[in-house]
Amino acid sequence: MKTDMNTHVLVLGLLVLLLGLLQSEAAVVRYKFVVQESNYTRLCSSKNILTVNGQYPGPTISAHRGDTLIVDVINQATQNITIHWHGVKLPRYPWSDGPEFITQCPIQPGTRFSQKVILSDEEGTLWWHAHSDWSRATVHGLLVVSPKIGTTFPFPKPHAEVPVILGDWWKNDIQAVMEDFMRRGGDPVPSDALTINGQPGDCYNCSRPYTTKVYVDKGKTYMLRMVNAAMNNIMFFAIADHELVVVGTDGAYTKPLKTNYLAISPGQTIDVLLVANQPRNRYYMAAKFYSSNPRSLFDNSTTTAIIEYNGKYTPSPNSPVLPPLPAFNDRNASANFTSSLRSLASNDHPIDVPMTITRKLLYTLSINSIPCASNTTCAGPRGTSRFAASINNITFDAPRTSILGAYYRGVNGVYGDDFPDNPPFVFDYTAANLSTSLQTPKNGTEVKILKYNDTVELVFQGTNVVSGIDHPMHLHGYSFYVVGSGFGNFDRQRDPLNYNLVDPPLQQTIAVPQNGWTAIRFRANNPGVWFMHCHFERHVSWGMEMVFIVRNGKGANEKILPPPKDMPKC
Ligand SMILES: *[C@@H]1O[C@H](CO)[C@@H](O)[C@H](O)[C@H]1NC(C)=O
Ligand SMILES: *[C@@H]1O[C@H](CO)[C@@H](O)[C@H](O)[C@H]1NC(C)=O
Ligand SMILES: *[C@@H]1O[C@H](CO)[C@@H](O)[C@H](O)[C@H]1NC(C)=O
Ligand SMILES: *[C@@H]1O[C@H](CO)[C@@H](O)[C@H](O)[C@H]1NC(C)=O
Ligand SMILES: *[C@@H]1O[C@H](CO)[C@@H](O)[C@H](O)[C@H]1NC(C)=O
Ligand SMILES: *[C@@H]1O[C@H](CO)[C@@H](O)[C@H](O)[C@H]1NC(C)=O
Ligand SMILES: *[C@@H]1O[C@H](CO)[C@@H](O)[C@H](O)[C@H]1NC(C)=O
Ligand SMILES: *[C@@H]1O[C@H](CO)[C@@H](O)[C@H](O)[C@H]1NC(C)=O
Ligand SMILES: *[C@@H]1O[C@H](CO)[C@@H](O)[C@H](O)[C@H]1NC(C)=O
Ligand SMILES: *[C@@H]1O[C@H](CO)[C@@H](O)[C@H](O)[C@H]1NC(C)=O
Ligand SMILES: *[C@@H]1O[C@H](CO)[C@@H](O)[C@H](O)[C@H]1NC(C)=O
Ligand SMILES: [Cu+2]
Repeated sequence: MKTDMNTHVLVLGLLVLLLGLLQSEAAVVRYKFVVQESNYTRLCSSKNILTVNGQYPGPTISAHRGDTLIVDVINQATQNITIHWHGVKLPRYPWSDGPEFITQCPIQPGTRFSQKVILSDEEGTLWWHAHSDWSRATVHGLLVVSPKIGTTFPFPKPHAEVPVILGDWWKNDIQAVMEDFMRRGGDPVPSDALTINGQPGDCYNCSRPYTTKVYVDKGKTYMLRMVNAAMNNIMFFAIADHELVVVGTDGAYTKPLKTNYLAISPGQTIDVLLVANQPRNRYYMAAKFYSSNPRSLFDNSTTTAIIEYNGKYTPSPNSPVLPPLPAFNDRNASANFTSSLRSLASNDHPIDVPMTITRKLLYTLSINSIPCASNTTCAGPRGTSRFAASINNITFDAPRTSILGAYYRGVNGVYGDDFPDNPPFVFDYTAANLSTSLQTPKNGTEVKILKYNDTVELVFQGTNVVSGIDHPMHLHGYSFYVVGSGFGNFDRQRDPLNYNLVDPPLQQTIAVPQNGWTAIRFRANNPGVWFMHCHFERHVSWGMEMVFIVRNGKGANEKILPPPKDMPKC
């Protein structure tokens, strides 16, 4: 009897041990994404929108650090689609990255593509979204990467995790909004509402029954997993009477940053701790656009959700109250928050900032204008031109086939490799009243080739050509250290002296301040074809994008893996 018990205990112990071992191994997690047109009736009026699995916002994907996801994307809609895993580096496997005509041809109606999404050192909140025309307006969702089993957050485990997806909503069909914008050549029609988790909130009576509510216990800590999924603007966000503690951004931890508000770029994710330490009541969380350029049209409504304390009490009569938010044009408030982020840089979460640089790049970001087609008027500058946008004066002209496919197979004539390392023409980039002769860009499909292991310092320089505005720049395939930023023109002699090389934040999307500059560093150790673009959708449509090709290294583990069999064809 006694021996029997011991054997049982032993067997049980071994089983637990085995299970533990199995669980600490990276897992393969499978998801099915059915892309379809769905009749969405919960937002004031019903309309057909493109969704994944009928959900808006789309399904949350959950994994642990280092896992591999297999997502079967099945296109049952009537339009092309591609899906991008925003912030996932996909080491040596650009095939799943998603931007249409950069790494793949679109997934056409009635076809499917099984995407292998290889996680590596990302940990925190990321997201996924469509990367073809403007479909990402409704085709997006969270991608939550938890610590490896057996490891923990670098802060006490929160009581619960709360998704906070900021977005925007047009009453009209989003493709119609895009086509109208492309035809007129001016700014897009502003959205009709901003949203939190798909709902505008109480400022819109018809949204009230569906306003997002988060119930909290007094004394407990909650982790907000935030993303700005909006199409065209940076947002300010705050919670009435509560302090926010930022602990991560873009899938990497930060030193805890206490703040009353935050600024979040489209594409950026932020992990925030919320301590429910205020009197039991109901409080609004609220967000609205930050627009550094008063001339561009934007939706200046406020979206809300409710934090409601559990328990028996009578909410105060004026509750919920709105939090104060910075003024819509407060560029200091935006730049101040963004430049206050610091990497955690601990033993468990070390950083690795490149110290010797082999490639110094300076890229100007400009809004441009091109003449209207003959005999037509258009809605750009002076009524005689259309808006365009450029990096180093090149408006990107996307091919109708995959650049990655062409590179991998050595097909000529799809792209050129003459993307300039510096602006082709030096002028006072941020001066007022720049000559209109600077406004016309060049067209091109030029890439920048990097050698494996190049250490890159890239300075983004915002310009005041046509007009200055912030640009949230996003690089695929990499995270980068944001080592410096400032207003005005970058000074190659003076500004590097103030770089933060000790604990710069590790990001994938960074808001370059209006008429200012931002310096980033990364090591080119992920071979592939990687898109880099402004995350304002209208600026992407105007051409503010380019491509890095990072060549294979010599080692067996330094080469692009072969493509999957089911790569979509053009
Ligand atoms: C969507 O559903 C609502 C309610 O069921 C219906 O009234 C409306 O006509 C539908 N809209 C479309 C575009 O199918
Ligand atoms: C929203 O509802 C409130 C209370 O029912 C009402 O006072 C207000 O006028 C409504 N606002 C709009 C814009 O309909
Ligand atoms: C913002 O909205 C208010 C109405 O809510 C309007 O009066 C104001 O002109 C708008 N401001 C801008 C900059 O669009
Ligand atoms: C913004 O910050 C600059 C210094 O960086 C300062 O000169 C300016 O007065 C500030 N503007 C506002 C509105 O606070
Ligand atoms: C942000 O603003 C605060 C208060 O004005 C100031 O103390 C702080 O130095 C600023 N931080 C940065 C990074 O500009
Ligand atoms: C432009 O307009 C003129 C006069 O209306 C017409 O003769 C000419 O054919 C038009 N050109 C084009 C390219 O449409
Ligand atoms: C720019 O032009 C405007 C209008 O033409 C003028 O009022 C302003 O003084 C000019 N600013 C500078 C810095 O030249
Ligand atoms: C951009 O290129 C065009 C065409 O070559 C040229 O006319 C223009 O001056 C350039 N602008 C800048 C700012 O380099
Ligand atoms: C660039 O290409 C677009 C579309 O192909 C065309 O409309 C535009 O005029 C071109 N611009 C220049 C500066 O060549
Ligand atoms: C790339 O850089 C890393 C880190 O410095 C080094 O360990 C590795 O050997 C380098 N590989 C090549 C091919 O240069
Ligand atoms: C869909 O993708 C195919 C393949 O690249 C392309 O030929 C077609 O023009 C695309 N359709 C639309 C509406 O863009
Ligand atoms: Cu931009």
